[in-house]
Amino acid sequence: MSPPLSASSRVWVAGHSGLAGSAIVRRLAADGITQPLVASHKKLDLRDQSSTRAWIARHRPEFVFLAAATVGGILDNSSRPADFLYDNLMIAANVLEACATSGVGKVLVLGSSCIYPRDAAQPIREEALLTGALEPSNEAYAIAKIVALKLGEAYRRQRGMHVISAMPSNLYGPGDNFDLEKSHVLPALIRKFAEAGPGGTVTVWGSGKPRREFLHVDDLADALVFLAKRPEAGGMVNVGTGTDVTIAELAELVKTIVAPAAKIAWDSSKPDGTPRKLLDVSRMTAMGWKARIGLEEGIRSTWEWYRANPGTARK
Ligand code: GFB
Repeated sequence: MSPPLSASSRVWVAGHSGLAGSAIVRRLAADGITQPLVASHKKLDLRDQSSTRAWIARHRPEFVFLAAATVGGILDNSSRPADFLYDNLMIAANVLEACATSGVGKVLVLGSSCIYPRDAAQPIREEALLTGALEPSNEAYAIAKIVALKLGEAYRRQRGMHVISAMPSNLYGPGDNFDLEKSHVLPALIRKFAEAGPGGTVTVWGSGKPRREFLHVDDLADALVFLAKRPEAGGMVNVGTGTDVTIAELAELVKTIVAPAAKIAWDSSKPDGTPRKLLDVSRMTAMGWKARIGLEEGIRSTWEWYRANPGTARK
């Protein structure tokens, strides 16, 4: 069993500049881990096995947060299945194999709630994995994340490596991707309402009926560090808030915060995706962790971040 995470631990945040990775870096800093190991995309391509192996062998982290991934919203997922499957498979395989070879103590792998069957009973328990067909719009990404989870279990069983796979619900927060073609719904709506302004009309995709559970990325980072500190934590665990809203309710909430006088129009030619993916979070609750950032508060702070970071946010 690996020692728990502490201020003197040697920690690598893979994917440190992304939405989840940058939140993990912020959360670690609060625990005195102010200079975790990081590597930019340019310096290290995690899809490349030999450079990933060499980097990990050279830096010898004790803890690895695997938050590097090719991610995107419903449209980006459906239009680039090869990128989503290949990139995420290679990243997970290369990092886990290199961690096992170099004797890394503990690896926290970030998954996604889309790994569960499209028609899973709600709220979704971890046991629902591989009990039914996946949602087609993000099947490629989901399969890569299922392989990552299964690889983690296999390395744990065969090589004794300590791997925790966390399955978060839909993430959002500062540092999100606001590109309208690639982003997830929440940042897309913030940008659309901001650009529509008072009296303008915002086009929202689909029927508005799908339900989504939104987890602020700072809550996710808190959960991951919580898990890293517990020597007994292992295997697979859902991380969410335990509550969800319809896309129509989300659109109304973002409208109220960003542009109350704007109007909403629906584009039913765009896909709804999975009808619902509310996670059962009882494993995390039983361990003593729960999400703290409410949806309205989280949207307000993300909106503030968007306004304060025009160059970064509006790519
Ligand atoms: O967030 P989102 O792109 O991804 O879409 P998923 C959620 C819902 O919001 C869908 C609707 O029903 C969309 O049709 N929606 C409405 C919009 N307006 C918009 C808009 O302007 N932009 C976007 N993007 N959606 C993702 C997966 O699925 O969930 C990933 O594609 C990942 O693999 C992620 O797992 C967590 O929630 O449908």
